[in-house]
Amino acid sequence: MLKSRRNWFIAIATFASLAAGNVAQTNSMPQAAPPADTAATLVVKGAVKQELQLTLADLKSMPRTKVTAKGHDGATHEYEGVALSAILAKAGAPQSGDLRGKSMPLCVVAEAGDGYRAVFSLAELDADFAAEMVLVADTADGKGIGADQGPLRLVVPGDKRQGRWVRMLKALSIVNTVQ
Ligand SMILES: Nc1nc2c(c(=O)[nH]1)N[C@H]1C(S)=C(S)[C@@H](COP(=O)(O)O)O[C@H]1N2
Ligand SMILES: [Mo]
Repeated sequence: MLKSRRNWFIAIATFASLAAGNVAQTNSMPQAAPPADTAATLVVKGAVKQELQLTLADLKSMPRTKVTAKGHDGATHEYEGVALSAILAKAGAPQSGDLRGKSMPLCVVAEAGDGYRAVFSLAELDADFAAEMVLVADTADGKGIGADQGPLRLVVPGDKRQGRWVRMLKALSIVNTVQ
């Protein structure tokens, strides 16, 4: 509802500035987008020795794991990528014998592009503890994962529900829950 002349003016001015913005954008020099596999897609940060910025190419060069799991659609899919535990190890997060005492309350917060979050404890992921397989998947059924779900998503075959299958994964934040 545009009740006054002033509102009409604001509406027209907004439209005009949007249109001008579009023109400016089309006239500007084309910006070469970085190739998808060399742009940093996953940040590993927080309570680790070595913060990481991994590209899709970095993930392709790490030890690869395949898992077959039933997705939220009820169908079985084959996912491929890098084990979350391997990424944590690369960042120098404590593992096996070092996972004791003050490192026991460490968690990893998986953060998505839409603000979604899910948490895993380091111990549940560690080979010497629960050894829960959590995969940072970059392919599903042999194909790259589309922007609506990827390019990275977590796959957690041991969970009965898919609430921790974080889509559009962008960061792993290692947090000490004891402040
Ligand atoms: N980024 C992001 N990931 C998410 C969610 C979300 O809202 N945002 N929902 C979760 C929930 S509750 C479920 S059940 C599954 C759904 O998986 P699907 O996207 O394959 O259907 O995604 C999980 N991952
Ligand atoms: Mo869900």
